[in-house]
Amino acid sequence: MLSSEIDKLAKVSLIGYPATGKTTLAKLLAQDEIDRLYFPTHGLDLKTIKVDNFILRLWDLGGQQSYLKTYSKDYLLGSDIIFVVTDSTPRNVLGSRELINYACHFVGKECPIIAIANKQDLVKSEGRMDYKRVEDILHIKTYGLTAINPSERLKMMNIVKKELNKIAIRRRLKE
Ligand SMILES: Nc1nc2c(ncn2[C@@H]2O[C@H](COP(=O)(O)OP(=O)(O)O)[C@@H](O)[C@H]2O)c(=O)[nH]1
Ligand SMILES: [Mg+2]
Repeated sequence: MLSSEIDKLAKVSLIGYPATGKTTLAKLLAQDEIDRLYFPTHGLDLKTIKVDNFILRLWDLGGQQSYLKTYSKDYLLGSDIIFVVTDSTPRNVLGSRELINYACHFVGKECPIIAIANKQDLVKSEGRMDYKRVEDILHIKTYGLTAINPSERLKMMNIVKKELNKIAIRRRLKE
């Protein structure tokens, strides 16, 4: 592979507890059909999509504890962006703090760790928090999302593009 091609690759890792919406988010970005049935991801699911000048590799790791413990180091190494996906419920968000602390050890300062407060369509009375509240708890940049809603694709894509721009500047792809 030419070095110029390598410069255009970006590794995006999705982490989060099971059923928070990681696979749905990956499908949203890849414009795959989104079904509401839940099929737990086994092992690793890798999607490749083109965004601007970049070839994005989306790493969607099965959320099962056994996979997390065994593979997360290899999985996270070399990430250019990490998204921590939560279902926006208090228990899940609090648990995600641990994942963030863990992930920090495997990536450099230049790799942003961004939270996605997913399932914003759920009613607040069932414990769903808005993204600001999630951000206050996690202390990292947080965006609200409803990943099952295809019309949120543009929003998610813009979040990704914003980060890719920073990567492009860092890699001096821009004149
Ligand atoms: N209500 C709602 N359900 C969602 C949303 N995103 C994902 N889900 C559902 O949550 C379940 C788990 O999603 P999935 O993407 O497989 O989670 P993963 O285990 O993190 O990969 C599925 O039934 C999805 O349809 C969302 O924004 N709102
Ligand atoms: Mg999954």
